[in-house]
Amino acid sequence: MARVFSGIQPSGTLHLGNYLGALQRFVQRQEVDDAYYCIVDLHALTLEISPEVLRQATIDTAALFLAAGIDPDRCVLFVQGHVPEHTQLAWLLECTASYGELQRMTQFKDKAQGRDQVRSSLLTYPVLMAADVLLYDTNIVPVGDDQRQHLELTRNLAERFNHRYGKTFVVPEMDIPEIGARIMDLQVPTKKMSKSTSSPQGLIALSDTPAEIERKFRRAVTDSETEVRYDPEHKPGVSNLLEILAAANGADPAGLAPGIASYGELKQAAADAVIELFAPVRERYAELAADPGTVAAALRKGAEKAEAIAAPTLERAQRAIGLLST
Ligand code: ATP
Ligand code: LTN
Repeated sequence: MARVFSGIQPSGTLHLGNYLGALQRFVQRQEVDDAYYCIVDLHALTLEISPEVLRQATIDTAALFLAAGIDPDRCVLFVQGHVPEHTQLAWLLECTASYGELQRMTQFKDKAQGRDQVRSSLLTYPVLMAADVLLYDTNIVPVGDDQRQHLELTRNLAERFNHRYGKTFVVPEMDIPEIGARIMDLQVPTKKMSKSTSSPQGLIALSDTPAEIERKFRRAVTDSETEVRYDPEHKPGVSNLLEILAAANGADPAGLAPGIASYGELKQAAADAVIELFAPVRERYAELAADPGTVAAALRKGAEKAEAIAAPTLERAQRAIGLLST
């Protein structure tokens, strides 16, 4: 059985990109793999976030995971901050990473741009992400396309550590889907749909009502032509709608295009597909939101199981690098 690990930040409401690029696949993988899913609250602190918002988003994200079909009896679901080994290993890895390689991360450059205050944790964040993955002897990391560079760094750090201090970590592979790995903002289809930067109109939240979903698709930005064609470079808006429809139905975006007569028809088809996809999630989420005790209990149990795996890996790394045991 492959060990799988992935994380999502509780930095806002989960959206269609998170669902198609990550969450939907987490649910599929828990059936066949030994899966660990982490709500990475420490990562959410890399940008300004109020304590109340962070607390609420952490609970909401956990409830949405459960509502989407993550089953704590089939995988380990936990909160990063509950397992102190993550920050402990991150320090050891920071001592093997270089300032230059962190500065080259494109997500750091994007997120730092235009801010006069940049938290130093925004720079070191990919090292904490590497610690997340390496603590669990992970074989496969299912993620969206935007995490490709971070996972390359994870692999490099693991190989460098193993080379310098002896075989300590499993070097993980990434699993990025062909379709749905980069869902774009409905209002700015050249930018990815994102919790922290998309406007409410550009993002379909997992908790949106069917009426909201329909309205957002109707107002989605397309182009001044009329031909429905899959061409992400020249027709980003239309191609994004095709990709959403394809990812929701398990189809191929280019193959769908000839069967759709107009932009109006495309928008309606995409809206219908997403409404159908999200309906059961919304229903279960409403039940769980009324029962925070169930969510908290699942997370507590998850943290215990996670720590049982993480602690021996940290210990191994500490000994390898030359720290004395107590
Ligand atoms: P933030 O804006 O706070 O960075 P985000 O919306 O990018 O948040 P993350 O929590 O960073 O979301 O990502 C969780 C998972 O969802 C990752 O695997 C990421 O690759 C994936 N993901 C994020 N945005 C998209 C998107 N637009 N399309 C497909 N996958 C996505
Ligand atoms: N960096 C990721 C979230 C994340 C993650 C991880 C993903 C943190 N740790 C470990 C996969 C594996 C993001 O911002 N999307």
